[in-house]
Amino acid sequence: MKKRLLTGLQPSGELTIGNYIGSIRQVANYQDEYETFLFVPDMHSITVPQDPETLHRRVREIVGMYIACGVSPTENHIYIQSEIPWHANLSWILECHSYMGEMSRMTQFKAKSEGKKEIGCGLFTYPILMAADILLYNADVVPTGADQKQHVELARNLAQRFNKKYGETFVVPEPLIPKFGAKIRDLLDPTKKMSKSAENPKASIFLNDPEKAIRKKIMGAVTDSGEGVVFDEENKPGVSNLLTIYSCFSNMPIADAEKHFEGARYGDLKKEVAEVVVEALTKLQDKYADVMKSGIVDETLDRGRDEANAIAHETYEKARKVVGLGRV
Ligand code: ATP
Ligand code: LTN
Repeated sequence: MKKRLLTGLQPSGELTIGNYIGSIRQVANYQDEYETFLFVPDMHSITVPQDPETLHRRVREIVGMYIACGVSPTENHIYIQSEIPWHANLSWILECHSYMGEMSRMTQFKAKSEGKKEIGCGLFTYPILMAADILLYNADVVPTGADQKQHVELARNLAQRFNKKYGETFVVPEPLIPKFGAKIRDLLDPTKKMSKSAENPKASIFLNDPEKAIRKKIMGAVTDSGEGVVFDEENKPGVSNLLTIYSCFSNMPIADAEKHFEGARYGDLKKEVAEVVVEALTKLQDKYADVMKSGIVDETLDRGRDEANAIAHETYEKARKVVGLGRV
């Protein structure tokens, strides 16, 4: 039997090339090796204020984009978190087995609540909901960015704690570090990662950006002092980021890309980077438009909901019974 892989991509902003390289394309690479669970964690997104209409729209867009990027809508379980009631139910049981101390150490919570007067409780308990997302499906591996590793660690701890107290109930998940890990950085501040919720839209390339905007943003990317197109993240973070983007979109190893740009000026580098990104994203956008027109998103989500619901319900029932809730 194939091992199970599970991951979620929050509908917290328009998708960027960082999400594409770091997450969506990875899933497309893994789907043959693993039984894959891919879901939209919309319940996580409301830990911070959201516009309801935008949230509805983004949920479907993310699924459409996954399919356009080559994630098979029939071979994988693709679903929306909020359509499966067992996430919130299991989350409550797990909450009652979590400690204030361990939750207070979560760095993302500390970062997101810093300086805020009113801090939503959901922001604090979010990692427990994430543990429920993972444990409900007995996931073996969870691909994550570095920022989510601590949350997967909590899911492991909760699974172990629960199994010890009540007997084997959950599979203990492992974080999975991407095989071809590349971090795409902010175009205007390459010390930060490119992010879908960045304040300045010029800092990120969105998967749905028109050609003109893509070229403009890349030509306006911050480069470094001096000359020479070399990969040196410490001294030339801007140039290194552009080289990374080039390498990812042209499928050329960084070292070969460096050779390719030997003697080139920063302007030449930017033009070529823009070229490969425009080519890839234009194709992607055409596919995406077809997907969104086809009705496949809702078909996929209906099927995914039914499959996921059956699996999650079974796990939830086990957990519910061993802790003594309801009837045997
Ligand atoms: P937000 O701004 O809402 O925090 P984000 O764009 O930073 O969103 P996440 O939703 O935290 O992205 O991450 C979703 C997935 O995309 C994760 O697997 C993460 O590793 C990947 N990812 C996000 N940004 C990048 C990036 N700049 N480079 C590589 N991978 C990325
Ligand atoms: N917290 C994650 C999204 C997420 C997730 C999950 C990822 C929610 N539940 C379960 C993997 C497994 C994020 O913000 N990137």
